Amino acid sequence: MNQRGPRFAFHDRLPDAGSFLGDVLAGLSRPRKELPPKYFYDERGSELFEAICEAPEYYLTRAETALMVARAGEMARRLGPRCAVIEYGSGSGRKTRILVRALKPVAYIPIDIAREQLQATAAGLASEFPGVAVMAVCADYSRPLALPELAGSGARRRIIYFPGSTIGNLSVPEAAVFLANARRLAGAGGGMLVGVDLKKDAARLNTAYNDARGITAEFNLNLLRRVNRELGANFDLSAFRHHAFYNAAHSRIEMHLLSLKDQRVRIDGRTFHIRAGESIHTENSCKYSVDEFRRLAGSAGFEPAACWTDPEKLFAVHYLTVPG
Ligand code: AVI
Repeated sequence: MNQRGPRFAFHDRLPDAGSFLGDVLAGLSRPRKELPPKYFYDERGSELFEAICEAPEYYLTRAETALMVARAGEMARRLGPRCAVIEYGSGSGRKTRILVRALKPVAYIPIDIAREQLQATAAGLASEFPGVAVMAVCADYSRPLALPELAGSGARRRIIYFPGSTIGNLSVPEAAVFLANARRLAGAGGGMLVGVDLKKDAARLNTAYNDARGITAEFNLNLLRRVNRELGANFDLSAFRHHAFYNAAHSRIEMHLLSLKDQRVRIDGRTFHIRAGESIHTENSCKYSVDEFRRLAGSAGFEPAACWTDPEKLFAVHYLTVPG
């Protein structure tokens, strides 16, 4: 790699389409039909998600970005010099830029399933921060993966950055396993900076996932459009309605696609019967109080080292460390 110009490498480790088909068939075969939310993010899905982040009702991105702007200097001091930042799900990279500007890490390793967006974001970061070695990995970070070699980067510690409250899209037991894997990847002396949406009144949450312009509804339905296009299925999109609500018993927003009629869908030679009023569960978005999340991180072997929240207490960024 050229040491003076942008230092940029791209590693393609995306699983083949077979895992998408297998996950869709398995999800639709369950007594309560479901589809994994990681498949929302094809090119159109990534664009729709960016539009959600701009929607006035979706406070999460604005609250977290403002928190990063206000506290990135303090966060950088806590994390220390010569970090390698490993980001799960790089998205548009807006919050990352704020962190990288303050922290000046030696290396930045974004891992994302959305190939086009990852390429654009990582290349942009590499030219904006020529002092940072950028090694993008196109992969599904929910599965075990090998990282590019960091030995020559001069990094002193690995910091996993997981913004956006994407951890909320895992169930609580899944999040515990995920955090334990992240702790192993960060290694002794490493850490994790993770954005988590806070519990709040149900009305505010319901509004955030039911925006007036219907962008979230379109994002949800786009999953079926993707299954039709990539797996040759025949979902009739006009026969489904977006349904998102706060389930207080589980402290989570649930997103579903509600079938408006009795219908049969064919995928890869299999037929699935969906009754009128039956739904396909497409996403959970769990909400945690600061203490609940600290306990969860502690159960995964992290030490909760710091937590920053915005003045309205909408969102939290936790810094977790691995004992050295
Ligand atoms: C990516 N993730 C944190 C978003 C969320 O809020 O759970 C995805 C999303 N779903 C609907 N709106 C946004």
